[in-house]
Amino acid sequence: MVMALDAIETTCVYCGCGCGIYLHVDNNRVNAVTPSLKPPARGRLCAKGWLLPDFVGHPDRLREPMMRKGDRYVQTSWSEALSFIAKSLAEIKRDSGPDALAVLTSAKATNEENYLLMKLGRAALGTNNIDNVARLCHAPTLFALGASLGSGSMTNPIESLLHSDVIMIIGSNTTEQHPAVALHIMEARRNGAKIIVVDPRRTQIAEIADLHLQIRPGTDIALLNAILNIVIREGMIDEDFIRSRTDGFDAVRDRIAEYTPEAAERICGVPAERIHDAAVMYGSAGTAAIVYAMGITQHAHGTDNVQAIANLALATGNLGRDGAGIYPLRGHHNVQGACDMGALPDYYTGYQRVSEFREKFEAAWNVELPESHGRTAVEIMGSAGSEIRGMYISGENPALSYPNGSRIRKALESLDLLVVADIFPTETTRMADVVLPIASFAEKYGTVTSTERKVQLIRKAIDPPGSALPEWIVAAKLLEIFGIPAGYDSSADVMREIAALTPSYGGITHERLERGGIHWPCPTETHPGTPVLYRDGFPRGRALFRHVDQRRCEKEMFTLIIGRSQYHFHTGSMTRRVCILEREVPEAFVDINPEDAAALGIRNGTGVILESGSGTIRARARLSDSVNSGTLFMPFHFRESPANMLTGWQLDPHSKVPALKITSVSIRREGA
Ligand SMILES: Nc1nc2c(c(=O)[nH]1)N[C@H]1C(S)=C(S)[C@@H](COP(=O)(O)OP(=O)(O)OC[C@H]3O[C@@H](n4cnc5c(=O)[nH]c(N)nc54)[C@H](O)[C@@H]3O)O[C@H]1N2
Ligand SMILES: Nc1nc2c(c(=O)[nH]1)N[C@H]1C(S)=C(S)[C@@H](COP(=O)(O)OP(=O)(O)OC[C@H]3O[C@@H](n4cnc5c(=O)[nH]c(N)nc54)[C@H](O)[C@@H]3O)O[C@H]1N2
Ligand code: SF4
Ligand SMILES: [Mo]
Repeated sequence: MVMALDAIETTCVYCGCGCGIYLHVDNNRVNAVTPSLKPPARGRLCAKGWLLPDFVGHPDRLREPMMRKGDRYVQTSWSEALSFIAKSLAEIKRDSGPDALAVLTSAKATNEENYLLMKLGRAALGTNNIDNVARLCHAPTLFALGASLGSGSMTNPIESLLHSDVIMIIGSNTTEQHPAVALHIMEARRNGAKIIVVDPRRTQIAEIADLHLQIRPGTDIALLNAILNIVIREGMIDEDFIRSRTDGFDAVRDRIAEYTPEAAERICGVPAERIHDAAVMYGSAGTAAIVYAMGITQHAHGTDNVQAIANLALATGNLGRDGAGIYPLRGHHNVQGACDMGALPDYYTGYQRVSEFREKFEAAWNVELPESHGRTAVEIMGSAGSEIRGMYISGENPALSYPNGSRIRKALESLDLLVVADIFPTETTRMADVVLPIASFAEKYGTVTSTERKVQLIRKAIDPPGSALPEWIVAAKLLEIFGIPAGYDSSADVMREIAALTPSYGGITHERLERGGIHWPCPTETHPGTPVLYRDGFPRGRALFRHVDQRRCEKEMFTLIIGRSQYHFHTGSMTRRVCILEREVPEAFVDINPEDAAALGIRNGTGVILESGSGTIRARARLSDSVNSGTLFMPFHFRESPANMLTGWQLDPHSKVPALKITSVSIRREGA
């Protein structure tokens, strides 16, 4: 007998593309997924999306709260777990002050969950030590585009790429990491758009590009400055735009002259003629887009890299129009929302600065709020065990995802209290004093905000396993224990509070979202939302140029790039439980150029040892000419070969992003 399945419309939980999906449900199980026909999915999904049911219904899901007793975990009730957490947090606060506590919220949680966890940290615990994984990701974007344009988010919607004549993709492995965006780029290309890719690796998108500039890792500023220099010298700038809408251009023009294509070639290894070709292609386009991701941001000079991109877009007037924009591709499905909800040490919701808006939030929440300077995620970890004594971590796996894994593990072990809320056991829950089981995206209502600033609903399709709860309920219960009224009947109530306090979300309600997603800023209930930013000007009046210089690159033995594969998501807590994805890429690999491999006696499949100043790991070599001699690539999905054991503690001085993207290492054959 054929059974009709219920189809529940919701949003994919993996990447920031924010594809709409239907979960097909029978007997409280998700049996299948199909794509929405609306943008950006438009009837298509990537492999992870199609295979979502496998992790949702996985037997490893956390079902009950657990507390550490000696060296084992025992099951406990929610009321016992939450009163223990509240009592321990209050004790630390009393003995060591509120800034001995920290909350890391989750880019996998909903907006409502992020908002209440942020409120818990500030209103109940009394600290601004609040951050989220965007610190390891797009913090430089927030800082640089915030200062230059007025907002650190994607300027145009994904579909706007279909209007671009030229698309420059820098440090983004788009087909593997943002498949829905890549499909739009490919469609634009079929319609005649030209594609430029800047990446040290020959990725899939590089293979279909009109121009692939295979630069030395870490040298983007030299390249982007040389492109801007040519654009200026050869008269391809938009003088009207510069005059009427920007400040600071003259200083940039004067200082950039030294970045000749020849000088840039010596630094970044791209032949001067190809740099010239790229400059002419980008500079002469009617509408041009720049798409970038972690190859740009995760460097000690990540903020300067982003500014170099902004300088180029501003000089050519490529902002504020369909097809012309800057696309910092957000990674997690709700990392944009986590930031929008004020899960950042220096901002409340909607990027309202703590230094300016404290009184507004004190009045709304009826409580005194901290003025003190909050620490960023990696700084929080750096002071764990000394100044920081208690931490609540929601849906992150820092034991594998943060820099310098051995230092992170020591930091987590040295806390007096570690609470971790997740849907699966992870390397980080294993270090917790209390583990809280959370309802997955398929088991709760709420909203998430995709990379294109589109706020969308996630809808409950099935009941959570065991006594797992949506985290907004957990946070609300903790707020109540701390004496902060939190009588929310539903996550829609939480969104009403968010909208009332946040101008850019002012017109967003669950009821409206039932009819489809809305791009913020959306200030009122009758406002249609804002797909394209800066059509009529910049929020700070005029956009700002700022000259940035290429810092000297150290000579290294090998430059290891740490990134991702298309079949796994980060630390693998979800994708490594999906057997088809695990079959595709079951273990860590290190891509090495065949010439380097031959010189070191390494063959395809040889076990190799990688060593850096921070640690040593083992993995298997994969011979590939997608990387040039001197460059290696590996993903950080595998606990058996934890790549972040190799990364160091260096931070970008502006945004505090750790330099996760490239690390100098030595490589040798195992046993050699
Ligand atoms: N399947 C899958 N999809 C994902 C994720 C996942 O884990 N798995 N994670 C999501 C998240 S949170 C994020 S942030 C995104 C990340 O998406 P991406 O940023 O696209 O992914 P990465 O693999 O980190 O690396 C980006 C590219 O930068 C290049 N690169 C390295 N160094 C440099 C450099 O110095 N300059 C330039 N120009 N390029 C460089 C690398 O070769 C790589 O191709 O993906 C999201 N989507
Ligand atoms: N060397 C190197 N390191 C990197 C990077 C790199 O490119 N190179 N990339 C960095 C980047 S960009 C990122 S974003 C980080 C990612 O780092 P993390 O965010 O720490 O990695 P994930 O494995 O995605 O962890 C998310 C966790 O959330 C859980 N989860 C899923 N749904 C829910 C939910 O509804 N509620 C709760 N509470 N939990 C849930 C998952 O089970 C998982 O354990 O890694 C960073 N680390
Ligand atoms: S492209 Fe991203 S949002 Fe779309 S199905 Fe794949 S992982 Fe999900
Ligand atoms: Mo990310």
